[in-house]
Amino acid sequence: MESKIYRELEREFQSKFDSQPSDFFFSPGRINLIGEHTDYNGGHVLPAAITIGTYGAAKSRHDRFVKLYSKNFSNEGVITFDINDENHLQKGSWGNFVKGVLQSLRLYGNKFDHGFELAIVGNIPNGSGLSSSSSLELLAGIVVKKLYDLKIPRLQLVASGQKAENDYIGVNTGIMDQFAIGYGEKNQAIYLDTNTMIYELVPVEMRDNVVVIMNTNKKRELSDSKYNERVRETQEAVFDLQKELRINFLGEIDSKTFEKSKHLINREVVARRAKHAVSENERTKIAVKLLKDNHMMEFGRLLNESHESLKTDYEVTGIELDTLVETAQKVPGVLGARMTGAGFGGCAIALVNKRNVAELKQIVGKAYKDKVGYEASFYVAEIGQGVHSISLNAEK
Ligand code: GAF
Repeated sequence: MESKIYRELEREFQSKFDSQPSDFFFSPGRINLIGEHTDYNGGHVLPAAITIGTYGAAKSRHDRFVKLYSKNFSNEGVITFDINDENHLQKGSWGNFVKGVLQSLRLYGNKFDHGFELAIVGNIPNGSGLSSSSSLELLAGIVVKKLYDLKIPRLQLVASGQKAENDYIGVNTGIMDQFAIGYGEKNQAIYLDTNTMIYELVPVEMRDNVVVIMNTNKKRELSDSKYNERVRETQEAVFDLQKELRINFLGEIDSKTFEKSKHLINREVVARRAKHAVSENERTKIAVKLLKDNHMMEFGRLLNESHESLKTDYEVTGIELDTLVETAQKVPGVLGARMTGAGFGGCAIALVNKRNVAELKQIVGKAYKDKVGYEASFYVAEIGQGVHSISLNAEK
């Protein structure tokens, strides 16, 4: 399967650039098991890289041009620019993610004196909440690292992706997605403390259960969504709490402290946003223990609680995600379900017994079509390796 994709990519590269790629790469998407909207609040997250993602073929050029082609955005044709040109491409162009990463790497002190060619193809549905954008950022990062033989640590590659997203694209995301894609390992989730950046790999052995990704097929663009508004609201909560608490992030306090101090928060809506960030961080810490001890029922219950909090206090779900999740939660064999990623559309996950996957798809698929009016899609998630280069001889 994979080798077929690389062969196709090689052909695409040859036809667009009239030359042979020197290197191949893969950058995954991610799911987040729990710990949602906690990463820009200095809290904990538990994401994992998945086996679908973005494939790339690349080669250095002798002149200063960068030439990009994506099979998924073939309407944009070959995008060409000078390697040191800092201007944005047209709004919405996928090439801006590559330009953003180049810009981050330049700001970290790297210098580029020649260009490159890159052809990509991806199988993450765009804008689906599985982080197709971070997948692309990390792909661009690893391509540049390899072609220019940059001696940059993995964390800097991850940070370059986040910086591109924040400063070049304009969405103030945390570091969860890029970290999951940069550090992912097969069958392991990543338990990351986004305040200290200390992380631990946690084996995902779900016994008889699998994680099913449920896609609303509702497209959304983070920069157009209320994501940045949530970032500002939680910052406002910290500002209010600082009247009495010596904190920089909501992730530094527990629910007990929050309950005692919430009167300091001026706006009711901001207090609810903060309540989610604090409680979700606590749920994530408990969830990791439960996962390690294989208490899957209790783990599933926390997924349900997480969704409820994201729906009621954080208000980032909407009818599409709520229909998927709330229907899934009632299907036999489902231990828990919740939205994953930023929300406002995109995907949800359900933890379900292998025997009940077909039933889940059937029941949730029907309820979704009836209520929302179009189809949802379902995929069984496989947890795979983070961004890496590919030795084609081994693949082909
Ligand atoms: C998006 C962001 F990119 C992440 O940083 C994270 O905040 C997530 O939404 C919500 O948990 O995926």
